[in-house]
Amino acid sequence: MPRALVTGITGQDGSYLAEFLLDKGYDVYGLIRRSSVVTDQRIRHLIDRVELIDGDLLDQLSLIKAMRTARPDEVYNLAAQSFVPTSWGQPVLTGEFTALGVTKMLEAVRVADWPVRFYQASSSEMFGKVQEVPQTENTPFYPRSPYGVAKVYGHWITVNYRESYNLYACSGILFNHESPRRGLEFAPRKIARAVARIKLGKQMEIRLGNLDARRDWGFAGDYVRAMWMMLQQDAPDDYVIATGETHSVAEFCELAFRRVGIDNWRDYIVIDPALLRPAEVDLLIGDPTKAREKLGWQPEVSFEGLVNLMVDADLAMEAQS
Ligand code: NAP
Ligand code: F7E
Repeated sequence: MPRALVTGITGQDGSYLAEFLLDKGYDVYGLIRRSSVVTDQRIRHLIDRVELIDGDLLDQLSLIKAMRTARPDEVYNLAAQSFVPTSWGQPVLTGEFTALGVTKMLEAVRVADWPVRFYQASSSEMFGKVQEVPQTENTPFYPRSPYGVAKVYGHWITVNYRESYNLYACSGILFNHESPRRGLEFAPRKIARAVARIKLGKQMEIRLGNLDARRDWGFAGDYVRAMWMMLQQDAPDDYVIATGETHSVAEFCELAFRRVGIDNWRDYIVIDPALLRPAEVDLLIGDPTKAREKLGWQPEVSFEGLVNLMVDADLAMEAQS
């Protein structure tokens, strides 16, 4: 049985990746940090099938111990402070988790005395103020938030460990991916949930920031498949994972409201200046040609399919609560 260690297993991607790896026959170990509240909601249905190991990206020794316990063939480093606005409020913490945390995990992999393949969760936020449209693996980075800056560090330290120590280390440059398991603070989930609540008469309006920002949005279930594919190649490399389409936040709102039969969607939106960012990423659109040609990866869920599945899931959930 192949063995995998997943950091960030309690997050959106960690939960989909754990399901995917279990289906492939892996023994799955997940790093989980101590908390006074329960954080395993997204993996509760898997709890008898995964092994959870206490550890924190801030604590080097805990990562080395996690490696010794799991003895993984593959490490997926998904843990991070991942919410962009928080990175302005807590830039140092974001740097410690999202940037230096990668080095700590790479060090734990480097000192292992068995072969390990490493995946780093890099981000389209590294492109920020985009220098090229669409963005490829060769597009220069210009991050626009402390989060984006930290991810650039995580990307380059991964490349550096590959080149310095001959590690099998890949950086997946993933564009925004969403699901019903997405955190409530991210725009697509915030919109899907609010639309469901408005339809059910539980909420009157949605407060949003910049409706003109454009993102290349895909489905998280499709994207974790790409992570695994990257670690199954003969040689390690970096890949853009995206749909190749871009849509505005306004378009997301329009489709979400349409799903519940509401056409006058703008009447429900309140623009809140407090939700505007100090520096915005206006446009992201990825070119996934390399992933398609080399990995054979393609997304299966369309933009409209994604909006519909998220609204439907929140409608079902809100109708019960
Ligand atoms: P998420 O839902 O925010 O999950 C983050 C995970 O990291 C959680 O399990 C969290 O644990 C864990 N974590 C945070 N700080 C930690 C620490 N100090 N030690 C150990 N664990 C820690 O994020 P996601 O959407 O699944 O994204 C997964 C990764 O991909 C992240 O690195 C993110 O930056 C990156 N990424 C995401 C996207 C996207 O669109 N989703 C796109 C590109 C890149 P708790 O449950 O305890 O908080
Ligand atoms: O914002 C705009 C906001 O927070 C998307 C993370 O997973 O993807 C994610 O980062 C857009 C931005 O995601 C609201 O200004 C408008 O332009 O859903 P988001 P993000 O910042 O793109 C990347 C790839 C990651 O790596 C990150 O970890 O939507 N927007 N109004 C809003 N955004 C939020 N959150 N809330 C609003 O009310």
